[in-house]
Amino acid sequence: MSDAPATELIEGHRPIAAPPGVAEWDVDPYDPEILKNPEPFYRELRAKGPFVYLSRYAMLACGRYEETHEVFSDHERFVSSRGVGLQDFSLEEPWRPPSKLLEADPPAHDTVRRVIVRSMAPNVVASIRDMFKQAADGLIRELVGKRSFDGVHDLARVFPTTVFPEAVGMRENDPDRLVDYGSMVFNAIGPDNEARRSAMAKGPDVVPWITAACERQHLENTGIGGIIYAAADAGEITEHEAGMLVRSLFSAGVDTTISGIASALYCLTANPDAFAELKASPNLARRCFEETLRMFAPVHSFCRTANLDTEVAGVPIEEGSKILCMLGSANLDEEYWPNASTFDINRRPVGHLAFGMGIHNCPGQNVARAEAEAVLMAIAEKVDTLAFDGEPEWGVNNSVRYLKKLPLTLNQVMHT
Ligand code: OVM
Repeated sequence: MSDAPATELIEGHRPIAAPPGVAEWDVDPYDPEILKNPEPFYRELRAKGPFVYLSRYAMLACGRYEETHEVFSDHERFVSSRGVGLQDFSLEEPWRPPSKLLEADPPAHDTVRRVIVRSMAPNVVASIRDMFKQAADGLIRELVGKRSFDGVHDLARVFPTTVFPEAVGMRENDPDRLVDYGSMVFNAIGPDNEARRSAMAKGPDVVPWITAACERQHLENTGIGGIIYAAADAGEITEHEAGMLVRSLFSAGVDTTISGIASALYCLTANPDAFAELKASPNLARRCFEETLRMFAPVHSFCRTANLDTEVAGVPIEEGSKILCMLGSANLDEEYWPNASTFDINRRPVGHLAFGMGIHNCPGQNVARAEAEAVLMAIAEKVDTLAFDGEPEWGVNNSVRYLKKLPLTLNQVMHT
């Protein structure tokens, strides 16, 4: 802890001064207009240097690939246990008991991490692929009959909120509450603004529901949840930790996959050549999703907290500094990605930061990919043309980039 004189906290963290040589910027990255259309902000952020000082939050932000990668993958200097939002958990109590994964450091993190990784290992993903594909085929068959639909409401939201709870083994699913809980989790990362307050208003209904839904008696003993509780049976983790890991599945696995699937539909509709290529080779679905993640990282930003005085790219960073890492911006950095703003399904964007980097990287990424692949392959097989049927609308969330409306029409010439 610093022995500097006590200062008022700003959004729950100790304010720092601008380090020498770092541009001060009075922009609000959480301005709804920026959250809905962040590319101009990202461009300016990268142009200002490896870091900027956000004067209204008295903290740092980064959006170039190199430094964002460095901060995000160095869990020793840039810790997660002090929270991955603006609030410093060493100074203020968070809104919920901290995640044993997202908001933890080694060594405690590593024990539970092993279990969640096992619960979504390649053999587990392989065992749920058929269920995903059948669900996707059924949904797309229905939409082909409707012709005109909302890609978010009728597809991107329906799919993960039904197939993922089933894969986990949830007994009493409630898709709306899952989405509301995700909205709390991801808006809580930001400042105490309108987005955070309106998401938090659902807490009294949603928090007791999700807490109960994660308990052993509300889960099947097969599936992803069953594997986690088997680790509790084996004495590897406690019963309480098992419940907290199931909570992590539902925290991290719903809003993110809804966002990714909707953005992939958007990309395919906006790029008819890419859709034609996908139709010719449906196994391009995976690359298509990966490129979507690069362009529209579902988690646009997370913070880290400097746990000591250090330096990145020659910039001195003092202990306690919050650093807002703009993952969405790093994935669009022209210095790293040739033609960064072009959607190219043949790119193979290895190293994108949409699933994070380092010891906290997304343990559910292969489940997310399997979901998206099932949906995109079903579309490639059963749909001939996709077109916008009105303006897509982007939503406002303090850490998730997402479409809230995507009016589409589709055509099917051939019968499948
Ligand atoms: C968790 C959690 C919550 C939100 C996101 C996330 C992207 C993890 O509760 O562990 O990872």
